[in-house]
Amino acid sequence: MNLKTTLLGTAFAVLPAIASAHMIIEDAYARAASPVAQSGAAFMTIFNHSDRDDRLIGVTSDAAERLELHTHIQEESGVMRMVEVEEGFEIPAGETILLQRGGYHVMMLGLTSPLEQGEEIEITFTFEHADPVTQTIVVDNERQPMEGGHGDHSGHGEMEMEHDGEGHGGDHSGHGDSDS
Ligand SMILES: [Cu+2]
Repeated sequence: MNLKTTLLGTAFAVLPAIASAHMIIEDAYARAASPVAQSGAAFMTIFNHSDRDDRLIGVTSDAAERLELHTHIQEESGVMRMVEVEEGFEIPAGETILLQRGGYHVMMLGLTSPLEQGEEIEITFTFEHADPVTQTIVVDNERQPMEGGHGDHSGHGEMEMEHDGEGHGGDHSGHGDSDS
C-alpha cells in the first residue's frame, strides 16, 4: 500500500512538467451554414505553449467523414475560395494562431449529423511535435464572424486590452488583438 501510494504521488508530481509544453485551444466553436448543410467548419485560437515551433498537421472527428485544414484565397477575379492547406498551419513557439471566418479553419466534410445549436462535438488535433489534443467544441450557428469570445474565461478583447495593456504572453491571452 505504501509503495503504491508513493508511486502514484510521484506520477502526479511529474505531470505539471509534461503539461507545460503543449497546445492550448480556446474560444472554439463549430457551425454549419444551414440545418441541411453537408459540411461545417470549426474556429478557435491555438496557443503553442512551448519553446518549439510546431505545426497543426491533422484533424479528426466522429462528427464528419473527413476533416481538412482550410484557408481562403482570393482569386484574380476577387472571388474568395477555400483551399486545403496540405502542409498544415504553422504555430511558432509561444504564439497563438487564429482560426476564423474567412481565414484558417477546420473544414468538416460529410457531417455525420446536422450541427445542432448548443450540441458538443469532439475534434482531435494532431501536431508535428506536441501531443495530440482532443477538444470538446460547442456548436454555435448564431455566432457572428467578428464576435469576441463570451462565457468561459475568455472575456472580451477590448476589456482585456484596457486592463492589461499590450500583449501578454501567458495563460489564455492572445484574444485581444483579434477581437478588437
Ligand atoms: Cu473550408
